[in-house]
Order: sequence, then structure tokens, then C-alpha cells
Amino acid sequence: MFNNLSEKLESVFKKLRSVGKLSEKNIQESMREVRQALLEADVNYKVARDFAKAVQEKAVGREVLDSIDPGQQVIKLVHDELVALLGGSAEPLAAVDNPPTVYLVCGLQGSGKTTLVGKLALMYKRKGKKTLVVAADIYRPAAVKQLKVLADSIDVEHFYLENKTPQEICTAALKYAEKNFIDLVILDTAGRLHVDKAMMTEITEIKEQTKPQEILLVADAMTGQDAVNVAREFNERLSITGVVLSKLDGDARGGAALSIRQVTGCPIKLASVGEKLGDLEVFHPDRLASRILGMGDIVSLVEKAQEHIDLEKAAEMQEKLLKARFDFEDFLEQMAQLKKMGPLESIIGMIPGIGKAMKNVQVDERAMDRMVAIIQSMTVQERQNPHILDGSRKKRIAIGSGNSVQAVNQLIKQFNAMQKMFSSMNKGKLKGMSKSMMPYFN
Ligand SMILES: Nc1nc2c(ncn2[C@@H]2O[C@H](COP(=O)(O)OP(=O)(O)OP(=O)(O)O)[C@@H](O)[C@H]2O)c(=O)[nH]1
Ligand SMILES: [Mg+2]
Repeated sequence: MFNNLSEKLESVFKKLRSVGKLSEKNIQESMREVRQALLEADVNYKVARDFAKAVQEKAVGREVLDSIDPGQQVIKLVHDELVALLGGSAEPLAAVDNPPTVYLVCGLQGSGKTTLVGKLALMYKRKGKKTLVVAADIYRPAAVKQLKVLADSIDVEHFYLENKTPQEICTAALKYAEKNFIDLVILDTAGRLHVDKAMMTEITEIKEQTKPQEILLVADAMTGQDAVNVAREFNERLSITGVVLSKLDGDARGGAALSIRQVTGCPIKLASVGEKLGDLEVFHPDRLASRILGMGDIVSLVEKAQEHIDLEKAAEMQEKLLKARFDFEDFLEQMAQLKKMGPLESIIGMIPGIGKAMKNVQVDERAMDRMVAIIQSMTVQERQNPHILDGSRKKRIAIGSGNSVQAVNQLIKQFNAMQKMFSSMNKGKLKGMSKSMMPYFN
């Protein structure tokens, strides 16, 4: 989402670094470019202006101008200001410790409310909390069913009453929750416009009757400044406790994400980054700032790895790699683990330094699938003893996996190269990695 902004900022910094000795004039010029880059990313104009001004004021201080590396200092100032703009530190959701805790989810039509309800339910289910999702959208014909399907898919309880108003459904749900020892009740409401008086009265009444600990507004990041205006209006009317930015995985320019906190004063608590129920992240201002500035996000990467990678298996693999005793079975296992972490491009973007370097590299996921198909066409014996792969075996594998013998040969070559590399690593003399050892990138 922030590719363009990242590129623009990078070129501003490059210029700054090449100057050597900075003057007030250089900094002023750079900050004009930073402001321009923010505006092009659809950041609210006041926010962009104040941002550039704040960095400039700090940057013309003696400590920066006289420092050894003033360019680097300015980048740090921009980073810190971005973190501040995004809210400073992560804001946790209201604790689920006084049952039943109530979360109310609201927002415009199609912003991603129902999906968020499912994501939250899954998140708390994983934390061992007994969760109830409540269908309070009685207007869109398929809405109740949509939530029921989501709830069933993660085995979470669903609540709905026919022929009742949303207010009645929500209060009944609360009573049910109290009786049934539910920890968390999540209310899924209908999409509404802040100018729709009747609908706004309805949600105000739901709020008064259920006293939610958390009122979350789902703001669609793809809609840019509209999302910011909506958040402001909802906040004035409802006093929301947090914003959830949805569809942050999209390719919009990111201005909403960068403006919403400053304009509304409301913390961004969560980021929705995909259609699947697992695609929900706690919003970390510092991590996003680092990602925007191309510094990578190693913390999220490690967390992602911890979530999806079996640590025991990883340790086993490391052992094998160091002894250069891994085979095609291990290779297959590695690929499966990597795939679990999500699209490769997003993973690469999180690696500090690498994201930028590989910006123009296309990750070929199909090449990975092809390799998996080839290995799957091998017998267990062949996977464990790749040296027995002779001409006729290769031909069989090629036909079995729908590939050419050449493709099979290439995979074996890459595999051998990897083995060689690890064995030389083990001997402490890592030679330059050749392209053939990075089979997923072209
Ligand atoms: N790519 C992406 N799609 C999302 C995300 N969140 C929701 N969607 C999709 O957006 C569409 C609308 O999502 P819903 O959760 O039904 O939105 P809603 O706000 O409940 O919609 P209404 O109830 O009709 O007002 C669906 O197709 C979702 O799959 C996200 O973070 N990323
Ligand atoms: Mg919905």
C-alpha cells in the first residue's frame, strides 16, 4: 500500500545523504518534497503540512546540522515523526476480563465489519475466551447468514432473534451471555451513513443499552480521505474507542492510514490485512513507520514466523542444514512452512534492507509450486537419496509432475548447490551465494 510513498521518501533521503554538509536551506527543500510526497499519498493536507513543519523545526537544530551524519539524523526525525503521527505506541483492546465484555463494531456499508467480527472472534477463541457473535444487521437480507457461516467455520457461538429490532437482539444477547458464562460478546451492526438520522439513533441506543467496553469503527483504507471524514463523524456521534483500518492489504495510497489518528484523535487499534479470518494484526505505529521508510519490519516477521513455523522442526532443520544432510523431504517441508507465512512478496518486504533491494524482483510463486510438484512425484526413497536419480527416474518424475526433464534437472542442480553452500558454510567459508541458490526469485 505504501510503495509510492516509500519510493518518494527514499529519493528525498538519497539527495539529503549526498549533500554531506546540510544547511537550513537543504532541509527546507527536502521537507517541501516530503510534504509533496505525503500529499500525493493522499494524506490530509493539514496533517502533511504540520508533519513537514515539525520535522523541519527539529532538523535545523545544532545537534543535527553539526552531527557526523546529518542525512541519517533527518531520516530518524522523519521516522519518529511518522511514529508519532500514527499514534506513538500500539493501543490494546479493552481487556476481556469482566464477563461479559462487549465490543460494538460499526461503520459504513461494506467496510469490513462482519469480517472483523469473525476475525476478532477467532483471535479471542485462540486466547481461550468464550465468544458470542451477534447478528444485529437485520436490513441486508444475507447479513445474518453471512455471520452464521463465519461463526460456524471457527466453531464460535452465533446469536440472532427473528422479527426483533437490532436493539432488542443486542440486549437479549447480553442476557444470554450472562447466563451462559460468555467472556466476550461482539455485536455486528448494519452498515450506515453518519448522515442517516434514524440509523444513527439506532446505534446510539444499542450503545446505551449494552454499554460496550470497546466501540470499534471499521474504516476502509482503500477509500482514502473519505474514511477519515467518516471516522470523524462517527466519533462525534458515538465517541468511538478505536479505529480498525480494513483492507490495508490493498493498493490504495495509504493516506487514510496516515491521517486518521491525527484528524480524529482516536487510536488505530487493529489492521485488517486480508479476507481470511487470520488476517488481523495489532496496529504498531513504529513497525508501519519502519516499513514505509524501507527499514523493514523484523519484529512482525519474527512474530509471523513464530506463529506459523514449528520451532522444533526449525531447530531440526538447522541441524540438518549445518551437517549438510538434508534431503528433498526436508526441502518440501521448508516450502510448506514458508507458504504458511503468506505471500512471499509481503514477507520479503519485511526483511530489513532486502525489501528495497528486491523491489523490482518478481517473486515467482508458480516456480515454487512447480518444484513441489516435482518433489511430490518422487518416491520416498528418491527424496531421501537424491543421488539415485538416474535418467529413467527423472523421465518418470517429469511425466508424473507435468514438467520437462530439464526442469527436474534444474531442481536437482539447485538442490546440490544448496547442499554445497551449506557444507561450505559449515566449514566457515561462505562463498558468494549464486542466483541458482535463490530458486524462488527471478
Ligand atoms: N482484501 C481485503 N478484503 C476485505 C478485508 N476486510 C473485508 N474484506 C472484504 O470486503 C467485503 C465486505 O466485507 P464485510 O465484512 O461483509 O463488510 P461489512 O462492513 O460487514 O458490509 P455490510 O454488512 O454490507 O455493511 C468482503 O468481500 C470481504 O471479504 C480486508 O482486510 N482485506
Ligand atoms: Mg456486515
